[in-house]
Amino acid sequence: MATSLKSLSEYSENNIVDMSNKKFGIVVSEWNDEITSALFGGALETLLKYGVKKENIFKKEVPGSFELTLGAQWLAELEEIDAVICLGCVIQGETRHFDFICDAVAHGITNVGLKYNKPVIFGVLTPDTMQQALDRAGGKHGNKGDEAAITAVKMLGF
Ligand code: DLZ
Repeated sequence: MATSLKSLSEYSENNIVDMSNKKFGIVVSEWNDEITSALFGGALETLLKYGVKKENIFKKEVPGSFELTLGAQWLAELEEIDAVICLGCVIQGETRHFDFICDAVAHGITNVGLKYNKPVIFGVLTPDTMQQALDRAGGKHGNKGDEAAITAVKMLGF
C-alpha cells in the first residue's frame, strides 16, 4: 500500500479518515496469554470504536513473540490487509533470552512493514515483572493494545 494523498473531505469532524473499509490483521502471541488476550481485547475494542467493521478484523495466533514476525508477514503479504498489529509480552525477569527475542521481533516487524509498505505495529510489552505487564494490559497504566490500535489507525490516516 503506497501512501495516497487524502483531501480534507476524507476526514471526519474528529480528523479521522473513514476506517469502515480498512482491513486489519492482528497477530497475538500465546505466551503470557493472560496479558496478550487483554491486549487483544483492548486493540479490538479500539478498532471498533474508530469505525472498523468486525468482519474486517483478522486474528492470527502464534506460539510466542518470536513468531510474531512471521505471523505479521503472512498477514501483510495479503493484498487486502491494510495494517497489521503485533501483540506480545516478553517478561525480562522470566526470560533468559529476553534480549534476543525483543531484538528479533523489533527488527523483524520493522522489516515486514518496510517490505510490504504497510503499517506493522509493535504492540509488544517488554516489562521486568508480571505486575508491570498487568499494569499495561488494562491496569493502572492503561492498555497498550489500545495504543497499538490507535497507532495503526493513525498510520492509515496519513
Ligand atoms: C521461550 C520463551 C520464553 C522463555 N519466554 C517468552 C516470553 O516471555 N514471551 C514470549 O512471547 N515468548 C517467550 N518464549 C517463546 C519464544 O517467543 C518462542 O516462541 C520460542 O523461542 C520458539 O521459537
